Formats: sequence, structure tokens, C-alpha cells
Amino acid sequence: MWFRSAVVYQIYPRSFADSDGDGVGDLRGIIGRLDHVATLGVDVVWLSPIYASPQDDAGYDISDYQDIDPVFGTLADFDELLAGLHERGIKLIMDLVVNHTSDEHAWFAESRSSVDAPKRDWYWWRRSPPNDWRSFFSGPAWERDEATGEYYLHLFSRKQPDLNWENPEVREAIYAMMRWWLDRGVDGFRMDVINLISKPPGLPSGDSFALNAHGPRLHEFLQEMHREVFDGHDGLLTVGEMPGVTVEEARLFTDPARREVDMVFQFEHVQVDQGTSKWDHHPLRLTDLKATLGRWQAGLADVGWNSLYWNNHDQPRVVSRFGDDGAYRVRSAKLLATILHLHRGTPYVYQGEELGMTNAPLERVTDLRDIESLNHYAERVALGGDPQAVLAEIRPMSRDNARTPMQWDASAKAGFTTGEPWIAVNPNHAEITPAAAVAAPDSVYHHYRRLHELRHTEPVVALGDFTMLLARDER
Ligand code: TEU
Repeated sequence: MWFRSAVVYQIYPRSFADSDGDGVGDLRGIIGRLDHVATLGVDVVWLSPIYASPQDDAGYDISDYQDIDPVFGTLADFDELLAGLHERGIKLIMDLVVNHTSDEHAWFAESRSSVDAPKRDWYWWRRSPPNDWRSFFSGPAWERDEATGEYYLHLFSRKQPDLNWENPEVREAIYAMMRWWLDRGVDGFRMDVINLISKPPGLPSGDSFALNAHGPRLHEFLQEMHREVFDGHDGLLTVGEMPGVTVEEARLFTDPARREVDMVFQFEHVQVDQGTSKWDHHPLRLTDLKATLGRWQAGLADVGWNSLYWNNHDQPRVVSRFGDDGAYRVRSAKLLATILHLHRGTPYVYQGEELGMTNAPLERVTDLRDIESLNHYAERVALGGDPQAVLAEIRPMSRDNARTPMQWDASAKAGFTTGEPWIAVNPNHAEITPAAAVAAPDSVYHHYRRLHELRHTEPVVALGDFTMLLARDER
């Protein structure tokens, strides 16, 4: 399986490169930076959503799966980007967000129009909330809709209504859309919260996350998707984002004989520094990190496959979180990269990770942009929380830490835009840039390049086995 010796680079288009000066990254900006991606030596690019969207959740609220949002460009720009990657021998996987759509999607507009609309059953409607589920973005998970007075389910924002995967019409429409992208030449999908699509029968009250994280028909739906979309295609990559997935479940999801997904994004190692929630943050205990990484290496050693990541658009920058973004920034960034890339699995490198980019200051609430952070702040302050204390618990874990503009040069806007960036550039961008990295032989950047080269030339890196040493050593 080709992806076992591949490296994936995640591009978050909003923050990668802006070509038209509107302060938001776009497809032509990416096209202009393809050589940076190519010289890093990666094999696949995962593109976070670029589809038509009101941008309520930064594009993870899609209003048209088969068109590009004007802020990012056009389908012609997309085709040029895809060709540019393919001619450099790099595959492209799209971000597939099909647990929910935007409330501005035509499907939802039809569904909400009346209780007997043909698409009413494409979403989850009830006369009154059937349970006490909470949204992952604060507040209740059921929203009353004026048009009919009924309530619809949204595990994320109220502008992200959950699709009803029990309805075969929904599944067929999604598979047809996926085939449309494969016919356009894309090489696979990263499937957003795909483990939430099978809801628990009867919609019982309780922890909305635990109840929805692995519903009874999940394997059935993934195997049906494989038959309807992926069968007959070679060289694809499918990765299921599955918050809460266990090693035992991951063995089933990624066993090639079961024809579900190639690998999953699990969350155990990015939850070792938190208590009841991501905001209940505590310093890392190294033995906890070793234990979970070791469990996943052992658990998938003989069947299935791991994805390996520290960073993405939802996680704080790992050099600030688990390393040292001060005096030992370069050394700790290289250490963390070495650990990750010499594990069994497919490594994912998030834009800027190859430079050792760090968390952002996020000094005041007006520096925040992410709905998850802003909703949490509003809810906690409304309940009497001290604004500065709430901001202090948001600062190290906010998704905005990963979403500051990619740093291209030492100029005022880091070479990201000629306009006003949608989110502030990190003040330390002057010394953390590709130019500085390329010029320094011992830079984080060259270390990533060497790790990628090793994976491509030394089979033991991708396929060797794993032995944990010093499991109980805190250093
Ligand atoms: O993230 C799902 C998810 O689990 C995250 O909400 C995660 O729990 C949280 O961000 C941790 O801070 C996916 C996308 O990656 C995320 O950007 C979207 O907001 C979310 O789904 C809804 O589509």
C-alpha cells in the first residue's frame, strides 16, 4: 500500500497564501507556492474545505459541495492547482464534511420549508428536543426553526445541521458527489468527524459526544461508501477523522480486508494534557504521552494502519504545547518531528510545522476568530466567568493558534497578503520563515526534508516494528 511510505501535507487555504489582497488565503495563492510544498518532499496534500460556504465554521459548513467559494477562487483555479500538484508527483485529497451541511445548503432550505417537504427526512427534525444533547460548540444541540416550529439537530454550530444518514437518499447524494470529485481527478478524502454519522437509535439523553462517536451502523455505512465510491479505483487515500476512536475500533476501521478506510485520525495523544475538556488544560506528563503513543503503535502493529500527527487546523502548535517555543524552539521541534516520523504510520505535516511555527499571543478576545473559542468565551462569561480567566484557559488551546497566516518572509504581513489579514500574523514571523529555514542547515525545515527522504529510502521507517523504551521515565 503506497500510502505506508507517504507523507501528507495539510494546507488550510484561509491562512496559506493570499493572491488577491483580500486578506484571506486562496487557491491561486497556493498555486504560487507549490515549489515550497514540492521541495519539502511530501507525497500528498490534504486541502481543508474550499467549497461554497458562509464560513460560520471556517468552511466546515458547506452550502454547495460541487463549487468553490469565491473567497478561494473558481473550479478553474482548482483544476489548475490539481494539475500543478500532479505534475510535481503530488496527490490531492479533499476534506469531506458530510456529517452536516451548512444551513444555507439547498438541501436544508428544502428540508426546513415544511414538515412534509420531500427532503424533510434528510436532516434530524423533532417537534421538541428528544434529549439533552449539547453542541460541541457550546449550547444545546437542538435549534427551534421558525418556519415550522420544529427543532433540528446540530452537533456543531446551529448553522451546521446534521444530515440523516439513515436515509438512503442522503447517502446516495453524498456518494454521487464523491464520485464527481474522483472523476475530476482528486486522489481521495479526509473525512470530517465521519464516526458521528450513525446516530444512536431513539436518540437517548446523555453525553452527545460519547453517544454519537460510534453508532451501530458506522461500519455498514463506511463499507457501503467503499463499494459505491472507492471500489475500482487504485492509488486513493482515505482517512477518517474519528474523535474518540479506540485502538480496538481502529483495527476494524483500517483492516484492509474490511474495505472501510485506509487510516483514521485518533485523538488520544492530543487529549493527554486536558481533563474534562480541552479548556481544562494541564501540563503534559511525558509518561502519559508515551503510554498512548505506545498503545497505538502496538495496537496497529499487525493489522490496519495509523496516521501520525501533532498538528492540524484544530490543534495548538505542538512546539508550544509539548516542546519549548523559546530558547529550545528549533531543537524541540526537531525532537518532536523525529519521534512522530519514525513511528509506524503515515505522517501528516501541517502548514508551518516544517518551519517550527509557534502558538500566537491571542492577548485579547478580539484576537480570536474561531467559533469554538468565541462561543466558549461568551458562554463562560455569561455564566459569570472572569473574562481574563476565561481567556487564559482559551489561549493555549484555541484553534486560532494553528490558523495564523503562514509565514513566508520577514515583511509586515509575512508575505501572506498585501491586504489586511483576516487574523493577525504571529509577531515572531520575522525570524521564522522559509528563507531563514532554507539558509540554516540545522533548521527544522531541513530536518523535515531529511525525515521525508528517510521514509522514502529506508523501508524500516515505514514498516519496521516498534519497541517502547523507558516507558516510565518522566524525562
Ligand atoms: O473537527 C471535529 C472535532 O473533533 C473538533 O471539533 C475537535 O473536537 C475540536 O476542534 C478540538 O478543539 C472537525 C474539523 O476538523 C473542525 O475544524 C470542525 O470545526 C468540526 O469537525 C466540524 O466540522
